[in-house]
Amino acid sequence: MSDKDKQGLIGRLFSRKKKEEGEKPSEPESRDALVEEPAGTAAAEPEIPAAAAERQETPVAGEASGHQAKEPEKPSGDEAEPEGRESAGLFSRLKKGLSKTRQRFVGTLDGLFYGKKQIDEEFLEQLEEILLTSDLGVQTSYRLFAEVEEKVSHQALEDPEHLRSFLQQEIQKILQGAEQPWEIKTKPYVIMAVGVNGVGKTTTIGKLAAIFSAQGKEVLLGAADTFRAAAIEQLEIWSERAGVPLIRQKMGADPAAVSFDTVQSAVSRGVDVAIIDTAGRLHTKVNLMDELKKMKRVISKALPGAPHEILLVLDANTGQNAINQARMFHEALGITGLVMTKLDGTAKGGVIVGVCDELKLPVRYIGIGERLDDLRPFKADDFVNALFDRV
Ligand SMILES: Nc1nc2c(ncn2[C@@H]2O[C@H](COP(=O)(O)OP(=O)(O)O)[C@@H](O)[C@H]2O)c(=O)[nH]1
Ligand SMILES: [Mg+2]
Repeated sequence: MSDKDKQGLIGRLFSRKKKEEGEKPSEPESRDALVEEPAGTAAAEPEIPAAAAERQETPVAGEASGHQAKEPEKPSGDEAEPEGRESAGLFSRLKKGLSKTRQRFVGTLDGLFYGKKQIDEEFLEQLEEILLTSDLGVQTSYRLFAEVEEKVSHQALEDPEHLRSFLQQEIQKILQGAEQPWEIKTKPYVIMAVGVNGVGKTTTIGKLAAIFSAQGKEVLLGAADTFRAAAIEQLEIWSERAGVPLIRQKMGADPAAVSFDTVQSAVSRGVDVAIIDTAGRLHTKVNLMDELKKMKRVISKALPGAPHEILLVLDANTGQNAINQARMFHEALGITGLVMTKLDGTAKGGVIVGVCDELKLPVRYIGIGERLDDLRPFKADDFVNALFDRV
């Protein structure tokens, strides 16, 4: 591909990106408003809260008093797949969840391939356009297209069917790199969940608490999103549902102090896993990213080596913006794992490929719906098969 062609490709990418941004702002201003630093959260290193006077500890399930918080969606165990058909059922649910992304990307590819017997220049132009509009991200789309062009020019790819399986394999390779075992070896294993507002952090933490509990692990949650009372209550409901204790302070408390408390308590109780919720924030807000850095430092003071996992939650609906979010959170904090939520109901799920290709971080779980069992361990082969399935 000549430099001129390359520029044409990138130019088209950017004009498409601009068009999309005009259609749907991926980071509404209101998000920003929701994540202003609470008054009293000093920039200075917090004093390590020895007694944590404000601490209110929510006892294990059932003992907490009633509150007004909105019920999180019910994990519907009643809809569980019958034994034996479980894996087929899980796969069809994954396929259903990914249906919009499949239609937009693979469906469009198949539309191009239909009835075509050979790869010519017009075909390649259309393929280029499809790759660029698939949310795979600038770098990844460009790289995949360049590889296709290279192979076509050497007669290594001769018909559209062959090309389809080549693309499937390349995407599979990228995603396989992101499927790594999540080893929870240290005790307590401390997880700090971060991300933009509304991406699904609290919900994911609640579901993870239930998953770890079901594996026989003792879990403790820390409500370090102290910006809104509702955020603490939402996590409290999840803690009750999962039957795990919660460390909380008052709304507006220093999130670093809540984090310290949570880790200290996790150590003294001897739990297996502590998961700390944080307030959503835009990756572009330096002061809010600094607040997370402070939390990270304070956690490591409470327990050297912690946090063991800094889990970035990304919402697939944000499309290519998820790649920017991942890059900036990673630069600021050193992300160790990803969760991609809301792959159901969006056509932009192809972004997971771009995120994995550019960030080379493990994807721990994916969210394909609001049910508890819709938070799935990430399996690259299943994902690609569900995406490229023809039916
Ligand atoms: N459809 C769908 N909704 C999800 C998924 N994950 C989270 N949500 C919803 O996203 C909304 C925001 O989630 P929340 O956990 O409060 O986001 P937070 O601000 O990052 O803590 C809630 O209504 C969740 O039920 C998912 O995988 N699929
Ligand atoms: Mg939250």
